[in-house]
Amino acid sequence: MKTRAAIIREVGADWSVEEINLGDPGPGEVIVDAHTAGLCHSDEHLVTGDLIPPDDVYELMGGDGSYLPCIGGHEGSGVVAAVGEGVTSVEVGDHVSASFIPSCGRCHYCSTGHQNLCDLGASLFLGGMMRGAADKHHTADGEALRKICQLGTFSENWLCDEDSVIKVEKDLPLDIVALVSCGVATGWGSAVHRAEVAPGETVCVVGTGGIGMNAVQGAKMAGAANVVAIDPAEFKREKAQEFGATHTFASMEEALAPVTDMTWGRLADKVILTPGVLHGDMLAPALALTGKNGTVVCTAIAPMLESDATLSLFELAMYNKQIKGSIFGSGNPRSDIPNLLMMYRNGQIKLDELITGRYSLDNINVGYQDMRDDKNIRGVIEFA
Ligand code: CXF
Ligand code: ZN
Repeated sequence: MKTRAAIIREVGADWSVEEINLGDPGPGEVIVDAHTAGLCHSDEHLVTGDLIPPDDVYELMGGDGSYLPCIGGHEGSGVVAAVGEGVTSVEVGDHVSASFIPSCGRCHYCSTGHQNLCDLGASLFLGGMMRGAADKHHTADGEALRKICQLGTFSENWLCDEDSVIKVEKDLPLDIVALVSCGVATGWGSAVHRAEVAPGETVCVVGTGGIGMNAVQGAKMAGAANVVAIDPAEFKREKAQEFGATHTFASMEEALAPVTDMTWGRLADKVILTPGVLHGDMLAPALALTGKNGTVVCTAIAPMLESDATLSLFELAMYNKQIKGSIFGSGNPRSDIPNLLMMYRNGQIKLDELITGRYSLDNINVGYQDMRDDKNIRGVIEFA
């Protein structure tokens, strides 16, 4: 079928909105009629190149040719329009959330409660079809297209594996459903699952955009006494207060003395790093904010080939601190996505307030410029 999608053709270029061709859904695959897609900062990493393997690295990863051109979008919701042979988890007409991490339910990680590490994720950065089927996405000229996280939700219709979609209840607003597919689950889980925030703790969240804002509300929900939101943008600091931040600062350096005071010198129990781009030089100030036995959670994406980090290994060991990575908030898409939506239904988590800009697919570049200008917590593309 023909559809329209936003594509990155080369690093540094704008999104190009084009007609594309989608193949038919094969065994285990589905086509979704898109309703909403979230403009997550991670897709911006395609624009900057931070998330694009150079051709030689791409080949080593098992890819063929080049990662570009690539359809963007890994946050989204819609209605199942067609299913391939053997699809069992959804049927035509079902409402679904995308899941940027697939979950097969059978691999070692899925079956031990770590769906965020599903073995199917091994090919996440290859951008082909999940189970190795031949390319099924092409430009009007017949050029093969990759898609971020094997999804590509910046498209009026998306073709993906059934393991990348989660069925949700039909009465939930689909714009809200889109949000839980990445930003909400990732941020909330970074606080609740990965940092294991406990009542009375002091938590610093560094970067309060679409992911960090949900770490703020996760920390609050988990009972943190002090939820310290750190962001250079005044708009995001103000918003963070609506989501539960008790204190706000423009930088980790600025937060250090007040956090020392508010904890009687103990410093933060947990520091969660959710900036737009993570760099190795953020670890030293994050560890400086972290108290004895404390934890730094690294959630944001660093440039794929960056491998330098600066930190005091002496202090790390002597103060019994830990640094943890996190993907998908270290949660399980098949339980976290419905649970987050249940908490939304119960009024326990703020999701409507996250959407600060709505755009058409043709205006996607305006949406991303607004994100760069710190005007958005989460911008969304509306298809319906
Ligand atoms: C990212 C993780 C790396 C691939 C794109 C999605 N997660 C959240 O935005
Ligand atoms: Zn994302």
